[in-house]
Amino acid sequence: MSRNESHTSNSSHNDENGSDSHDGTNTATIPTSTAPTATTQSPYKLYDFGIVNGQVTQVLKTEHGVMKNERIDANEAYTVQGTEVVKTETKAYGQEVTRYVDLDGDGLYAKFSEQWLPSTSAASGGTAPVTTQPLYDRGGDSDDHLAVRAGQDPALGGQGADTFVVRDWGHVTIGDFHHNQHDRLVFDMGQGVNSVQELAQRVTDLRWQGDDLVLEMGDQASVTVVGARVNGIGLEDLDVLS
Ligand SMILES: [Ca+2]
Ligand SMILES: [Ca+2]
Repeated sequence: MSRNESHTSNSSHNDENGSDSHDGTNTATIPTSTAPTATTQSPYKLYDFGIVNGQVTQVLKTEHGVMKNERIDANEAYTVQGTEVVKTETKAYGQEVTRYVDLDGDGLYAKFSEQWLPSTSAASGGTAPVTTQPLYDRGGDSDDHLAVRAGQDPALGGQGADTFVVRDWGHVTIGDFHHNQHDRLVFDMGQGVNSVQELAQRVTDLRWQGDDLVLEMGDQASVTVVGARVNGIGLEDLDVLS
């Protein structure tokens, strides 16, 4: 299977990570940096790309069993690369590259990574994201960078010192934050929130919900850290970038 993308991230991931071994039905060649994610892809949303002559002509998204047509906007481009579909979305200060993979060849793709590529004229002052390395939807045993987005399954880092990067000003959930594993919680939303103090000004409620910690920022945004009472989390685990 040919593949020509260049992954520039660290190569600390390996194929033995995390999940149970597959019984040979998975023939896709996954770049080493994606291995932890691709074997445990989230079933929350599945995409059916209408591919005609190597071009994506329509995008059908299935969410909780409900399928709907996703409009391809003028600032979005889709390309087919082997078993992957790569979406490039051009924004004010750069491009958001989202990768989807169809591991078992059934025609349904799941998102497994995203990457922010700022343009040379990228704005300073926190109005664009800072983190430029690939962020994955699932982690494995190594130190992973996870994309934390609204409308997705809770982000799971697995073992290792994982960095959970909150990318949405929305309602997000982190499934397995562990202070003792040196996991980190990073706010990088491109919302002009550049310090813990500025974030604190937007926090309208901070409460325990059972063992979960809920940080609420008005009606529009919240971060739920599952099991935080048991697994630990503190201000020292926090970075606020944008
Ligand atoms: Ca991990
Ligand atoms: Ca971890």
